[in-house]
Amino acid sequence: MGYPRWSLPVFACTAFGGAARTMTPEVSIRIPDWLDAHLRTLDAVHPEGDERMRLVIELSRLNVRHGTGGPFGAAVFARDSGRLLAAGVNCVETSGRSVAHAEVVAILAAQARLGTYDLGGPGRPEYELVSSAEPCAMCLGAVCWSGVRRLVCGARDEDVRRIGFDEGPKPADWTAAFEARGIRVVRDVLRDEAVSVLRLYQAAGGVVYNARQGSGR
Ligand code: AZG
Ligand code: ZN
Repeated sequence: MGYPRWSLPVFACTAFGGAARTMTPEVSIRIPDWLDAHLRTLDAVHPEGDERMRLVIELSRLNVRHGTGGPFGAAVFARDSGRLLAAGVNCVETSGRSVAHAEVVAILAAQARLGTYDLGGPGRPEYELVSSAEPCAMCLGAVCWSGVRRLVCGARDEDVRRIGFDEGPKPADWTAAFEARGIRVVRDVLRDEAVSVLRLYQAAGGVVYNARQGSGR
């Protein structure tokens, strides 16, 4: 499967020098090379729901094995056919981008492949995001505005927090809010398998980055 790199011109302040002198650098997220190679070995279509989750959990495991980021994987599938559109893993540390969570990377890759910001646009199949863990506060927003019609989660929020990740302030009723916006939420799919990768990361002494570390808040 082709796997795009993308870059987005944005406003950014580099007024004090550094590599980029421009105020409007191109920004990009560097995705680990193994991901494209791995995706190319996979079937194009994954009709079974559990199989889709198994695929993203395997991505999370490979990310830990390769040492390329946190224990998270995600992918966008056409909901009915099971065609794999794009996938992502957490690459915050390797890319130096705080937003490079697995869900955001998968959504950006899907949108780049389709050439649109709206995966729910007219004339498209319904897409779902399958994530090895429940989205954090940031990713909830990203999912909301991506156009996906279904969110499928493996590990629970509390499983992720238990190993020390900062998942941010999330509304208690976010699943109901998603449903009200027409995004179905399915949780606890292969939860134990997903949690086993979180534990693997913890046992391996994986870095739990946290922008608030030391702030005590
Ligand atoms: C995270 N939580 C999820 N669900 N996914 C990621 O990529 C994360 N990174 N930090 N917390
Ligand atoms: Zn996130």
